[in-house]
Amino acid sequence: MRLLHTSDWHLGQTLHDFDRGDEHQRFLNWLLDTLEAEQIDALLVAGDIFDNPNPSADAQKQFYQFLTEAKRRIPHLDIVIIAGNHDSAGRLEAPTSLLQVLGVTVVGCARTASGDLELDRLITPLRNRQGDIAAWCLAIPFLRPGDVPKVATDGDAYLEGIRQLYRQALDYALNRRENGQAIVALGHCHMHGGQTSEDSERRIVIGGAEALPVDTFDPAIAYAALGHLHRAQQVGGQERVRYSGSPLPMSFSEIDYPHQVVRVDLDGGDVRNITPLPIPRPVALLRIPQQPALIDDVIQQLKALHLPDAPLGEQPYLQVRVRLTAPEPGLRAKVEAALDKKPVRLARIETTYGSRTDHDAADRPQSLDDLGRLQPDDIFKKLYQNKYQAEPNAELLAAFAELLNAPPEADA
Ligand SMILES: [Mn+2]
Repeated sequence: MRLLHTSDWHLGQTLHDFDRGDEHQRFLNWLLDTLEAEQIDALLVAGDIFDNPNPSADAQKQFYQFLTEAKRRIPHLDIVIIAGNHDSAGRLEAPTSLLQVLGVTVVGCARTASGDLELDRLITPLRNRQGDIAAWCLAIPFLRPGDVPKVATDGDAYLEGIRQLYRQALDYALNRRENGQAIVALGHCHMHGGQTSEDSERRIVIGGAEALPVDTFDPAIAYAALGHLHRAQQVGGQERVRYSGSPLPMSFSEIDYPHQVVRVDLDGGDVRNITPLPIPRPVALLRIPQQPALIDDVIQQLKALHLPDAPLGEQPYLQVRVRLTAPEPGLRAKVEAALDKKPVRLARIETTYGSRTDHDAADRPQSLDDLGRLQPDDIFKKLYQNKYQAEPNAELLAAFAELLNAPPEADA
């Protein structure tokens, strides 16, 4: 039995206002070819299918065309999809009755619309090409505080609730599985010790309490296919607990990532092989200069830049890094003039003052783009600090996080 693990597609994402539909399409086409070439039996997608809870028609079309085409090319392929923190659980689940006909399982919310926790919904059999059940998949979507069981604890009730839910789902699957069937988990969560990407993932919970310990995944789970962090990595030194990472770089901080999907070979109840498959990068990311430099130097380097001609959609994205010693109101115009007619897309001008990077100076955004990169909890903390000259306490931050992560459906 062979699985393919991927996550964090973020269909519909724009990179500093540039549309990435073509890049996503090229990834999905590559994925279809890969599913076929690698003779995959089950595709596991660990959340953040869409970049936002209200995806465009184009992004949705891309997703449903992919599912249809995958099933057309590989009729026996099982597909299991969970919602991430960027997805609307309800929107993802809306076409469930149609997707069931196609043999695609989608779990948006751990609880049903009436608030029940039906473990049956969270456990999906995976079949080999002979049609026999070879594994059981715990499909646990991104969990909001209201989704998890209430647990009496001295520690963090949300984290304990998440652990409890994974435990209940595992027990349920252990009861159903027969000899020689593996158990795999699909989850969208932030694991303790995970490497994050600047300007890329949206924080799930504030105050350091967001991170789950690796022992959340009991040794009875042969493989845990995770989503949320965009860098491909194993967790807690365990090969079997992994983030596949995003297929495309979601920000310039991911410029050097080995973007990949992960092939997992199961042998009976165990994992035999775990093989990362590198994803070709459809559009290059350029950083000029590598380290921030003074404006005159930067302009010289930009003028000297030679690139092969390419249609707009294939032109590299460029991040320009400038160190300023005084305000430079004409900065963008100077950079644009230096790049005049070159086949490159200016995505971002990063400014640094003296030894401070503009990350330290987030209280002083330079552009709408900078504003867009601020995380809501940063703004909340600054507002609180301005008003009360003190740090907000952990309880208040947790309440703010809960509000921020509340399902959009609850707004209505
Ligand atoms: Mn993500």
